[in-house]
Amino acid sequence: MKKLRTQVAIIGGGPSGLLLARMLQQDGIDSVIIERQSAAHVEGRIRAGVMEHGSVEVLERAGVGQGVAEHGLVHGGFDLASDGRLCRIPIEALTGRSVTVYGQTEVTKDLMKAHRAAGTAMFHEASDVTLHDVTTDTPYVTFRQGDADWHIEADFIAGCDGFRGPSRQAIPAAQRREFEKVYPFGWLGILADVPPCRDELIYATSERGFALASMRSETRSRYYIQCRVDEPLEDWPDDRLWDELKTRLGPDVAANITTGPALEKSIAPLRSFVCETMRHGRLFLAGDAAHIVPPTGAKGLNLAVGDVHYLGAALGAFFARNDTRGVENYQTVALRRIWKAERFSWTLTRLLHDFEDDQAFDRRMRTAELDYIFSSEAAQRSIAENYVGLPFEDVLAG
Ligand code: FAS
Ligand code: PHB
Repeated sequence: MKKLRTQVAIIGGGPSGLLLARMLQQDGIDSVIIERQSAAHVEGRIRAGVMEHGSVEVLERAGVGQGVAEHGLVHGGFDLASDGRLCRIPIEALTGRSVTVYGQTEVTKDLMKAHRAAGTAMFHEASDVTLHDVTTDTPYVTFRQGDADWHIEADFIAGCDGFRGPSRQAIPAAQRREFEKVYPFGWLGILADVPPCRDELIYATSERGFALASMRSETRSRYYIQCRVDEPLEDWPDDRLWDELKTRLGPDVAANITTGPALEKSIAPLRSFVCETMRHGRLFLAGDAAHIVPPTGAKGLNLAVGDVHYLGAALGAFFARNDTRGVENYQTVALRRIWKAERFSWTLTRLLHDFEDDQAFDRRMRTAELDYIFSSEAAQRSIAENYVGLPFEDVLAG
């Protein structure tokens, strides 16, 4: 058994784990990341696409903002579309803040590049990752890597291992407060090297269901349609998917859609989930390990960045001056932001997707809600301030 001692053992080397390690390193705090997959697998994932204003600032402060600054597309608005009728939500005019379109894949690569440059400890292809003694002052993590068995002692463990990782499960079920809503549909996504159909995103609803026109750059597009979650991917050859996108986005937008072969095509299930127990002794959960949102509001990655912004500050204060306010406040402060993002994501998902069990009245309510948003600056301002990201609180306050 090989042994190592660190201040923070981070389980999961996705955006949450990588960003936390960066922030800790900036404060001179030692950490070790333990990741199940290979580095190539982690860097090859295709996930989120929109960074909130506050998330970009967190990346900049963490010293990994160069990529998003050079290659990110700053957007001052996005379109809502209802049966081909478009309404631009001018988020920058309404809030003074914008969002930046910059893929999570690139964020992860930027973070990995910073890690390699800093030479911080990171184990990839770790198996049998197990958390121990998390309610004591000497928690530890064991795992296998290749032929070696490892034992990592730490002052704290950060569970950044996503929805299906071991960290949340290390909290006894009787002590986990969990809330979940599973949606009766998924998103079928396609990535293609074709120019976007518009210079901003379009969230569209139609009688055939939801569609989203997004992008990664001026030459690479990302589109999604609502689909049955159990639908075989082979039922969606590229041509059928492009045709369905054109139908759902309407003729004016369809005229500007450039089709091309899929670089990646996949179906993601949609759920809303919160584990309110984000701290258990010396274990702290961050990112998808603690919560999941339907991607309709572009909040998943941004919530993860928000958690890490709080947790990094809390651990920094603890190690620098034994200030425990942050670690005591973390769960309460993080959950206030998480639940507001859950509400926004659920609201947009409810508004823009066709629910099979909807009655005629429900459909009229959705049409009336969209008509109201299309005609009300107040309604648009509410959407805008949630989309650009609500302001952070001070986790060390009080
Ligand atoms: P992640 O899941 O990204 O990372 C967790 C890491 O822990 C992974 O690298 C995993 O390999 C590792 N891990 C798991 N089990 C482990 C173990 N036993 N031991 C060690 N390591 C382990 N968000 C948006 O905003 N917009 C989107 O369009 C969007 N699309 C998505 C599509 C899909 C298919 C998924 C799954 C998520 C999507 N998300 C989207 C949300 C996504 O971007 C997450 O919010 C983001 O990846 C959260 O980052 P992490 O918390 O680091 O979790
Ligand atoms: C994406 O580009 O992948 C994307 C953008 C906005 C969303 C969801 C996904 O709300």
